[in-house]
Amino acid sequence: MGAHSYDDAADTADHGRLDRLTSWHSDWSGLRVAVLGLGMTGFAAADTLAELGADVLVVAGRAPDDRARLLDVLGIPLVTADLESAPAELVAHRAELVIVSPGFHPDHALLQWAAAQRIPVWGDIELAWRLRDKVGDPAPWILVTGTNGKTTTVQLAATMLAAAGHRVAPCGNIGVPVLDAIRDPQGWDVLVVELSSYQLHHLPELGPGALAPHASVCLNVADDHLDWHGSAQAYRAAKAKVYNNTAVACVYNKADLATMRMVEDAEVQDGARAIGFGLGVPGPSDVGIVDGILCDRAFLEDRFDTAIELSTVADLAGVGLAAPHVIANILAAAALARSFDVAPEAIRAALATFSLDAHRIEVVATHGGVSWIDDSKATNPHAADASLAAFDSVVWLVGGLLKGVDIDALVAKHAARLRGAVVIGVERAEVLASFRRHAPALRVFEIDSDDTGEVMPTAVSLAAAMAEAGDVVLLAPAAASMDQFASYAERGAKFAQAVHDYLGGGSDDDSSSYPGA
Ligand code: UMA
Repeated sequence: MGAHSYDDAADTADHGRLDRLTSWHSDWSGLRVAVLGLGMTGFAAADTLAELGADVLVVAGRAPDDRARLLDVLGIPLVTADLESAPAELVAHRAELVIVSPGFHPDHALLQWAAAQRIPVWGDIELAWRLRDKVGDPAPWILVTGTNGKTTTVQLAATMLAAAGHRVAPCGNIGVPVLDAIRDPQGWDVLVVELSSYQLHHLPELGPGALAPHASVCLNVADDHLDWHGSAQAYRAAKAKVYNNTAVACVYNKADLATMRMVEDAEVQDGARAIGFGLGVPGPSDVGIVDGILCDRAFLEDRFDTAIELSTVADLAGVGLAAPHVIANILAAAALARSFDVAPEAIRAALATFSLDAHRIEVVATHGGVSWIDDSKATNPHAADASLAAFDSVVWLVGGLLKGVDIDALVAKHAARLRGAVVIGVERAEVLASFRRHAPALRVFEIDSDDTGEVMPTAVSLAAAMAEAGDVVLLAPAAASMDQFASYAERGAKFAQAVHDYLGGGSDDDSSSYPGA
């Protein structure tokens, strides 16, 4: 972990107009900006820049009607085109700056065009960082990334900070553009920002647009989004950027040494500490678990303390938060909150009221000793791994869009705990081949229905035929949903509906508490 004082970074900047645009109160007027995309990000960027007096053009492949109408009301021009090359209006705009939405692939034709024209490209996160002083002193940022658990950890950390009396904004990839958060008229004490690998990819490491967070965490890293980044190395390199310039605490996962190496390799501010989290006994600069007690050994309050109790596994089980990967998220969030001086009592109070979002290891029904669990949010093999590992005997609903990631190792690892499997999605061949290789005797059904309305009812009745008392029927697809469903949420909702229809009100209990250890 290399240390530097934050001012070093600024010395490398050149002194063009864009380098001076480091504040809400800088002169943005007349700056010609092209905003790529009209989703959440594109709209927030265009609206913000227009408010600052910039000359904005929005360019999008598709434009939702409601946002297009709002742009019209705001007087911001919009071009919709196929975007295989720069539309004439974009060329004529002579943009000095491009703001790109995270969904644009790095090799997208318009990004290649911008590079050829030598037009700087910023993501929305860099823009928000530069504009973060709209209201009073800028609030510190706490950054959260990782392949899995980001949203839950952001929600946990924000709940802990709020319980300590802080005005906190959870934002970013969680679904609230950071540009919306920084424009809140009352301002914030702290922002907890979820960053996707796409957003991190576009962040500069040095110069006036480089973030300098209070604390940061990469929760874990496993192959995902390889089709977007082009390689596992590029994906991991993007994730590692979360730690750059951290001021107080770089939190890493003791069970995932890649995250520790990211911290070791990061350039951070003088005095920043590396803090490990893990389910084992914590070392002196860690948070962890001793005899069922969640302990902080990193942020001790006086020199006679050896550890501070944060919660217990038994208490967490009582509120449905005892799945091992959820406890890991809790420890990471607690480390972030403790780095902001949140008291242990506030952490306990936050955990007593916290509940996981839908479709995250959610029990939708139990009947005849079988639990039906919706973990539709498990959109990659790493998330499905954590989910499968929590149960002894599973009928597994798996498949969807694999995003260029290999599922073979996951099937091999968990074959022994499977009672059976139902394969959904369009990319079934690869999944079926893995079962043939690693579990040739397993009962595996394939659903090849073109009628997506039939996928879940069929999958549920096949799973029901295989499940025995004590089993879990687990929707943890290890794949994205968009081949057959609008989103992972719709996939989960259709599963739950199909389960309820199948059981016909025969569920013993539909509580969402987690049945595992
Ligand atoms: N567009 C094109 N061509 C492209 C790509 C996008 O024209 O090749 C345009 C279209 O106008 C489209 C718009 O861009 O309507 C969509 O932009 P976007 O895909 O960047 O999505 P946003 O609505 O701006 O939402 C983004 C994040 N989405 C992605 O990164 C894909 C949201 O994360 C995030 O909540 C939001 O910004 C606010 O920060 C969602 C997500 O799926 C939840 N994230 C991925 C994940 O978590 O795995 C990374």
